[in-house]
Order: sequence, then structure tokens, then C-alpha cells
Amino acid sequence: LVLAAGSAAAQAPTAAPKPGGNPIIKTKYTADPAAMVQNGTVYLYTGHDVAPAPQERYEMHEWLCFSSKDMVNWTEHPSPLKVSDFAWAKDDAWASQVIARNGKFYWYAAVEHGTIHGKAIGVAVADNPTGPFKDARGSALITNDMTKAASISWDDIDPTVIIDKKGQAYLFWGNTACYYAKLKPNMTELDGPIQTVSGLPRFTEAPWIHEHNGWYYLSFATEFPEKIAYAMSRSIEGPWEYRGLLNEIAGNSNTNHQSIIDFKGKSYFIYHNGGMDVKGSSYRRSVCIDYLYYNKDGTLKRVQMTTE
Ligand code: FUB
Repeated sequence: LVLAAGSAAAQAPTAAPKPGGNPIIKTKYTADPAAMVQNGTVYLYTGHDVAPAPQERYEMHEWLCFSSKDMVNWTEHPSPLKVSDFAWAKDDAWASQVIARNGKFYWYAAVEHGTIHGKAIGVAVADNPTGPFKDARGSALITNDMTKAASISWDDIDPTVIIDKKGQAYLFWGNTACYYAKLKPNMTELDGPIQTVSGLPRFTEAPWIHEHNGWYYLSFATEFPEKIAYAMSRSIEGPWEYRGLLNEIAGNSNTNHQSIIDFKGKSYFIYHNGGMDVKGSSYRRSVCIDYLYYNKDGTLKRVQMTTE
């Protein structure tokens, strides 16, 4: 791995980029990866664990952004979004995802709400993948009083977003229950009711939705400590068929959180573990990347997690 902090990455793209050594970011703790491919560049958005060792609770105030043209050399950009950019939010820059639409970039992010008890999901918008991003609504998109199905206050976390071939956008999210709802074309308002996804056994959190060769994949963290499992469907609205595990518990972290992309002819499984240096843990996590392989029938092979 070469991390070119603060400078432009000037690496020639290769036909089949290999992941760099894991963890891919060694200068700070990163968690909850969400990657977006845009014009030959991968933008990797992560949470930023800053809990000092031996603190055993999350401390996360901002999100980070890295970019690469080859999955090996990563350029760090200034933090494009912080909890403080959402005036209604209190703290906890938890998992997020960015998606492009009509020349703008929409960032869905989970935080602790300042006045409504529990976690909430906000959306920020920018003209550029590296920001700066601004709150697109001035209020949360999803709050705990909208999803009363779960008896916990942290079920409105871990947003993942997709736009289908007809231009319909969907937001999925959840902890304990997995929810989804349509988004209006403006990407900042729900378009219809919040629904609950069924067919995801032992769903814990961290849904990630992606499409590959006509199949939709809904991967998610299962059990605790977490492994990543997945389900497949021909339709974003289901029914989803559970297809098993993708990986095992990723070293020294109770949580896992994955992002799956295709880039320059290869597929990648991006996740976090607690494996960096002696202080790495569930609260000081690090993003890693390994190849992902599809079987001919569209199912996924188990990921071989690498440590370097
Ligand atoms: O980073 C805080 C939380 O830990 C995320 O929202 C979950 O997915 C887990 O990774």
C-alpha cells in the first residue's frame, strides 16, 4: 500500500488492479467502508474511530474520504462531512453511503439525533465526490419515531442506497430489523411507506445492496460477533433468498461492515477489522480489501481475508 495523504494520486490504472496490503489505511483508524466508483476512480468513504485506547465505546465525529485509481494507492481528502454539518444531530458519525445522481452526490449517514431519542439518518449533498457536503434537508430523513417496529433506539442506522435501471432509488437500513423505502427523484424525501425486508435470517445490521449481472445482492452483518452473510433476488423489492455466509469474524472486531463493488473487471469485498497494531479493537477499526468472486450461477464464493 502507498497512501499519498493530501496529494493527487498519479498512478496509471492497470487492467486488473490488485488490492493493496491490509489494512489499506494505516495512518488512522477507519470503519464502515462505503465505496463508490465514479469516472475510473474509486471513492472510499469511511467512519473515523478516534476512541483512545483502552476506551471500549465508539467515538466517531466525522467521516473520511479516500480515492484511488488502482485499489492500491490511496489519496486521503480533507474530511468532507462531520456530524456538526447536520445542525439537528448530536454525535456518532456511524455508517454511511454516497451515491451519484444527475451530477450531484448524495451522502446518507447515520448519527445520534439531538432532540428525537435514538439514531437517525440524514442526507448531505455535494457537486463533487470529495465535497464539501452540506445537509440537504435541514432535518433528518429517518428518525426513530418513524420505525417503531424494533424496540431499540438504534435501529435507524447503516443506510445503503441503490438506483435501479428505471431510475427508482431505494434506501435500505437497519439494526435488528432491515427496512427499505423508495426515495423521490430529488433523493432527499421518502416516496412511500417504510417496509421491512423479510428472508434475512439472523440479521444484525450493515445492509449493503448491489447489482451484478442481473442479480441484486443484499449483504448484511449476521449474529454477534458479526460475520457477513447475503441474500439474492431478481428484484430490489424481493423476495430475497438467503445464500449463506461470505466471511468469518474479521479479527479482533465484534462488528463487521462491508461494501461490494466492481472496478476495472474485478470485484472487491471491502470491510473492516480490528487488526491494526496493538491498539486495534472493536472501537479502533481498520478498513481492508479483498477480492470477491462470483460462481457461474451468481452465488458468491467465500471471501479469503488477507492480512497484508
Ligand atoms: O460504526 C458504528 C457501527 O458499528 C455501525 O453503524 C455498524 O455497522 C457497526 O460497524
